[in-house]
Amino acid sequence: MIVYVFLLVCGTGLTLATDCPDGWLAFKGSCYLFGTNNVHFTEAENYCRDQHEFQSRLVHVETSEENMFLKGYMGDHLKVRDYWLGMTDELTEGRWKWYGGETVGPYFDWNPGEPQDAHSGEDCAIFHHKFHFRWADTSCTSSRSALCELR
Ligand SMILES: [Ca+2]
Ligand SMILES: [Ca+2]
Repeated sequence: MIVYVFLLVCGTGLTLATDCPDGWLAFKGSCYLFGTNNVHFTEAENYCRDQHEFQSRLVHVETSEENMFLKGYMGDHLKVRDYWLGMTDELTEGRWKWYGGETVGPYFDWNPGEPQDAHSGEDCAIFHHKFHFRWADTSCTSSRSALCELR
């Protein structure tokens, strides 16, 4: 009986861990929320941090599976917006880091020719709808949509 109750509790915990709040998409242990306003990079990061008791961040894409899932969803449902990734090379040009965190990699999905740090500098990264949502660097003060991840 004790073993049975223990298993029941553990089973419930596992179920909750893969559930997502209303309006969020679930994939492999993470939950994703697509913002509907175009804002600067830091505004998007702050928007994500304000979600779900301050536990979410702009998305960290670490595997091709995660990237393909998100690009597939954007291509099917969100064709005309660009979405921020939670990484920047503002500290050292060409060295991409998660915002406030460690170095990104080895997985990237830059569109050919990106990142090129064009114009007066491009230190933030987006899923670019014109590149079928492959990644591009862009100005951190351009206006794009947030893509938040909770894990
Ligand atoms: Ca740059
Ligand atoms: Ca660029």
